[in-house]
Amino acid sequence: MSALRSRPPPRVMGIVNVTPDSFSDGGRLASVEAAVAHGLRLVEQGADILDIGGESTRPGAEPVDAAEELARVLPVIKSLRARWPGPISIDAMKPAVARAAVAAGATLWNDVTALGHAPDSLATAAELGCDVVLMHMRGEPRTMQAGPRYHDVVAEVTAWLSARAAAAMAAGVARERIWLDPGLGFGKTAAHNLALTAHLDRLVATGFPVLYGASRKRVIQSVDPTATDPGDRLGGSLALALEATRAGVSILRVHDVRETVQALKLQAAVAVAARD
Ligand code: HH2
Repeated sequence: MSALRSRPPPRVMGIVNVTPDSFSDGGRLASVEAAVAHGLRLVEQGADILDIGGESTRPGAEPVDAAEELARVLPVIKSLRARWPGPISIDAMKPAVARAAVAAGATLWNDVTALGHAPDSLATAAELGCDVVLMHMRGEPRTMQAGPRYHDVVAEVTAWLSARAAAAMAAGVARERIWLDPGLGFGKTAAHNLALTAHLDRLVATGFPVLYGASRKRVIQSVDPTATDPGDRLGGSLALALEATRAGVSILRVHDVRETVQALKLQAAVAVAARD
């Protein structure tokens, strides 16, 4: 309990997906408006950061071209930027998308390829000077769940992310801009995801802020087989968020902001009561 008391609570990153299947079948404008309204609702519910994504990275997802991705995310970022002063993250792997998103007001590049997608990813991050999330993924979304194997998943993910952070710094990204993420569900079995969660302290010990995203992921269904629908995974999402908080993560990437903020408040209140 003492560690929980001495640390600030993690910041909550609310997920705003602007993919055709995520919000609206009423056309582009309707889906922009729905995404902006959703983002503002998450802010009201206590989100500290909004993560805007225009390309699904779900297992099996097909890539989207940069023009289409930009057409999805830029109007949403611009509109949110005009209405809210807080940090806005672009969840994208293409440097051109990150560049345009930052020009439109994004302050953080959340890259599930840890700046490995394109030859100019590292240099672009250095030039933009924004915060950057380096996430671990084995393979690519289309194929990543085809029998992933590790000898020691915690050690391998930690070493890989440390090497990517070193590469980013060598390319000119400032140390204090770098966040690390174990990438739950990205080329990992349920057992790998649970091991990474159980040993998050090892990633926290690197000294970089750690982002953790387990919200509504399949690992929850692996433990509760009745939770086939992602909408039925709130209990598991909250349990994993609290475990990650106990381990010292700095950012939680979640769909259910209100419920996560409430769970964190209760966890903090119990930690205070434990002192009395
Ligand atoms: N998970 C998804 C997308 N982006 N970024 C980071 N840093 N960490 C994650 O764990 C992470 C991420 C999951 O992808 P998607 O299929 O788009 O679903 P959703 O965005 O609804 O979570």
